[in-house]
Amino acid sequence: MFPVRKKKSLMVALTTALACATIGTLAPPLQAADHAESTSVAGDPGADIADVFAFLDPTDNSKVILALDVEGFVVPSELLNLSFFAPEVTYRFEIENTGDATPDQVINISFSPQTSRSQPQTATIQFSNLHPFTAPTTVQTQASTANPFVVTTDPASGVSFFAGLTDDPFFFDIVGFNRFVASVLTGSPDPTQLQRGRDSFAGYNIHMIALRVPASLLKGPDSNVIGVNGVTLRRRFSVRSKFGGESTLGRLIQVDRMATPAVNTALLPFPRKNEYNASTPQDDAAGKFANDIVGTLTALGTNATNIGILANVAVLHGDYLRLDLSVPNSSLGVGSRVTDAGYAGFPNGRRPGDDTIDVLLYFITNQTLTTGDHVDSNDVSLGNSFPFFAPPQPPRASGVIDDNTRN
Ligand SMILES: [Ca+2]
Ligand SMILES: [Ca+2]
Ligand SMILES: [Ca+2]
Ligand SMILES: [Ca+2]
Repeated sequence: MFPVRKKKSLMVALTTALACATIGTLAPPLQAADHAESTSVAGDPGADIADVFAFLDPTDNSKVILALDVEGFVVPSELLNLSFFAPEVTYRFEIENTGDATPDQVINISFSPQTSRSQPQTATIQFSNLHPFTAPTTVQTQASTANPFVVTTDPASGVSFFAGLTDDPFFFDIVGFNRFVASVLTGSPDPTQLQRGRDSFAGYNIHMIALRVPASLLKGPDSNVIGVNGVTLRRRFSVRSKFGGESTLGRLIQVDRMATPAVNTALLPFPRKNEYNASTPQDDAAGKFANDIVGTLTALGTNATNIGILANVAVLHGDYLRLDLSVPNSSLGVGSRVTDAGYAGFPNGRRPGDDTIDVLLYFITNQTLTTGDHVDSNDVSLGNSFPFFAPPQPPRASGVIDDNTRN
């Protein structure tokens, strides 16, 4: 369940936020977890974070899996041409482990340029407090079976790394959700709009970066809870050459960020989405977006109790995916529901199989809608070992009619 901390200050802050909320603010349509949620990233897919995951390795709870993916909706027929990581982008995990909104360490990942469709890129993985190490990406193939995932383990730190194309693990009916939200906003909530049950992400691949990290490297001195924030950054200036290519210079500027799924896509009004992506968890905790989030939830009919629960996740201590390292985890979350006894998943971190949309719908509807969007799991099976995601979906054989897409 949602961790509830500092309940008194929470309610004071939310009472203030509620008082300031713009009643009647229209909820923006939800596009995805965080796929192309603002104009600044929709035109920059290489830096557009779609989802962030943080969970205890179900086979060894002393390890934490951190993952972020970018550039969604890669079609299997194009997986060779589209399968590389932008060498100008810095991919970053911010780790918060003292309970405030300020990150305490960062993990930076960057990639060498792609020089061939058949050769891997080289990733450089830099923890704040460790020596960097390098690792190859997994090269793609248009064969009927995907290449095996290449996992590299740094012997000095015990950190394992994977980067390459996987099936997009996010599952969600965009259309059904938005039609349901529209019915709520007209004053006649119609849950039957959620019975369409078509996974808008089925059949598509995505660029995944995943780490398997000893929990001891992430844990703070006084708390078992870590916060995880995914960030992408580019240099401030980009200079294009008339001979092709570009060079970059200047300091790093944040392009996208993502922690709790659907905060920016679902709860921020359109004019502030770019600003949200450029802001920080410290900005969140200072209340920069509190009125927008509370206003959207109020328009959706969410009551103060459940606004409090959701704001505790994304506002009071900044938008981080918070994972309690002391809560045992034995699964990837497939088929589990937030109402199950002993539920250990999102918003306690996020496992690939957690039905995040159903969890959000549950709280947005004041814990009354328990059937979600009728898309209950990914379209293909997740992996049994690190990185735990499914292989990229291959081009289909002649005669195969169903390519899994459900548009
Ligand atoms: Ca994004
Ligand atoms: Ca901190
Ligand atoms: Ca999928
Ligand atoms: Ca669902």
